[in-house]
Amino acid sequence: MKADRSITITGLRVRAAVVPRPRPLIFHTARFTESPLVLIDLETDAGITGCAYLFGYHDEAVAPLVSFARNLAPVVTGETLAPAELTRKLAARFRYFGMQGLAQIVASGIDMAAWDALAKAAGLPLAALLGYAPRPLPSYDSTGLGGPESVAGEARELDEAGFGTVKIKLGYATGADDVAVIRAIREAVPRMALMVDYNQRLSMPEATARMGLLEPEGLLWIEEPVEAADLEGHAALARDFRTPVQLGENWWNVYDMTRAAAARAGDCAMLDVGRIGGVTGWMQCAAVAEAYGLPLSSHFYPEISGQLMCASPTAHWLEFLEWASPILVNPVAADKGRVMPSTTPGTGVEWDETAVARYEVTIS
Ligand code: SMN
Ligand code: MG
Repeated sequence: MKADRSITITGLRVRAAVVPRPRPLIFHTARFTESPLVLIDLETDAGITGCAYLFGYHDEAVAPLVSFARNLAPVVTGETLAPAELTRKLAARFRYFGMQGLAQIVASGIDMAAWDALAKAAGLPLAALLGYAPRPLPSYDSTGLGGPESVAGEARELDEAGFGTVKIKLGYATGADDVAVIRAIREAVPRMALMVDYNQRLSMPEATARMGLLEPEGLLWIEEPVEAADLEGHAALARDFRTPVQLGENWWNVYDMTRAAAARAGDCAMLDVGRIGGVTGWMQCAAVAEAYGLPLSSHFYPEISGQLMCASPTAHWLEFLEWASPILVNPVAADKGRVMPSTTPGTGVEWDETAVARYEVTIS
């Protein structure tokens, strides 16, 4: 570290790993049986390495993500470890390319790794570096789209694991099928609190009909009932029904969030730190959530999201999922449904290199 205490980035290492999942997540259009991850290591002249991972969703997305990130090594090498400034430089660089999609996902990953390195250099957990103390957070786990018996069985397992709240996928053939799944869970685990997620599956008429059917069910929220970009549709549903409307995992930046908040598109909001611009983008959005009084939840990345939820004034629910756990030294853990973020320096992401070697895939 130099006299001015600045730290310089000296390298960027990017790997890919396909990690087994504890249980497959069945979707309308996808069946996630394993997790394709992109691992980012940002090296510095302080001997500190910032670590972060990105979820690739699909195998075919991993190679482009890895290649794009690797191509940024000469861009970030030599830069001062100033994460917010670095992210703005990347945004300026890709202004014409467009800071959505691959560019924004990779920039978000580099941002996460840079903040991890800065927090490690400060000897603080990220939440503390941001001015907050790590604290236990309410969290929920999720089930798939496997039908009443399968989902009720998953709910029983999650109840036995200590979760009092579960998010279930809906969007079956009919609204009655949706209600049947909820009733099956209620019968299996009466005390379980529920939120549901349609993943943008419904038309407006169908969403109106189904939200009417679900109104008596006392759901914590109904997530992305229609196309994520349909802010007017979300706002109409939020206005017309008591059950809170949730959206946000598909926002790319604070501008998307502000437009949605101004349109009152949701009663609450959720952020994907691997899409919204990393820690830098998240903190911008946390301020907007406070200004609009929106309860703020996380999407994916429970390790770093736990740190960020502690630093979000309107923190709501942490999405618990163990997709990266097999390759982490300290996998995220829930105790009676509450997650205590890591209190070691950084974001809590530390590779189990033996496990990484087992699941790593070569991207040339
Ligand atoms: C979701 C999206 C993509 C993959 C898995 C799960 C879901 C969520 O929308 O909210 O977690
Ligand atoms: Mg969702």
